[in-house]
Amino acid sequence: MKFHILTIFPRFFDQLFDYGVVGRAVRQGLIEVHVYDLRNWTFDPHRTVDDRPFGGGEGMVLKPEPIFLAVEEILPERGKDKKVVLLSAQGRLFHQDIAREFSQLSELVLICGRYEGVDERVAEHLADEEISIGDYVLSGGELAAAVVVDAVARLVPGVVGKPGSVAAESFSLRDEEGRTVLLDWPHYTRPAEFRGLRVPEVLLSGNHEAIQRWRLAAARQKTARLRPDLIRRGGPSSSEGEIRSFTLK
Ligand code: 9WO
Repeated sequence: MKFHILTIFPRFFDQLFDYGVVGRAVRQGLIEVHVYDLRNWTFDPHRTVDDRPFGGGEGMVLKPEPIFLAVEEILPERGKDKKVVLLSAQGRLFHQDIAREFSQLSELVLICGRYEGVDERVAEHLADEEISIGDYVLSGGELAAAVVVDAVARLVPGVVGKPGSVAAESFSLRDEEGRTVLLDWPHYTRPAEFRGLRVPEVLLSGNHEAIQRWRLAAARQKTARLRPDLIRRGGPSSSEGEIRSFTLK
């Protein structure tokens, strides 16, 4: 799968995809990440990418023309297996299902906004989708694009080692429709006691059934405490029997 990132700060991504799972995927040729300087599609002496907002107001807005020209050159043929996405705080909220959908694409173009915003014609007439990674204001779309590349790349077949381990690993346990129902359970490693803090005894017991039960209960408690919204969503039906049908690590 090919990722294309359009930005006025190409150096921002210099070592971002050199490490870990994504870095290995790049080196194995499973994914390609191409970064483009938006100023390559400007033709005035100052390589201008921004202009003042119609209607007045603070700050500057990214002009449509360099963005349109860049995307038309990066993706000369649009198609169902190619998508152009504008990262913006006004977009549809990014989540794992969208990552999974994007991982089926052959090419994904990510447009990073800056300054006070991007000319709305980019969102309306160039991008297939406008995506936000969360309800906070960033200084630009670059960090959001990096988040999307990371989340999508690891779902590309072959990127995460053992088949099935992407599903088992978590963020979460999911139901048959892919809805998140439980956060991952707590993890511990040695030492069994650190600064007086003991690892839950059951994890040292070697009793794998008891360990499974503990993990499920701990995941439920933690989900209820930190993400009550996931429980209210209705997927989980707190009955033991149904939860047991999920694949456990
Ligand atoms: C500023 C602002 C001020 C008051 C109320 C709402 C507001 N929204 C914004 C805003 O979205 N500013 C953008 C910040 C302007 C363009 C650069 N910025 C940005 C944020 N680019 N991309 C993001 C972003 C945020 C979250 N997920 C994906 C992209």
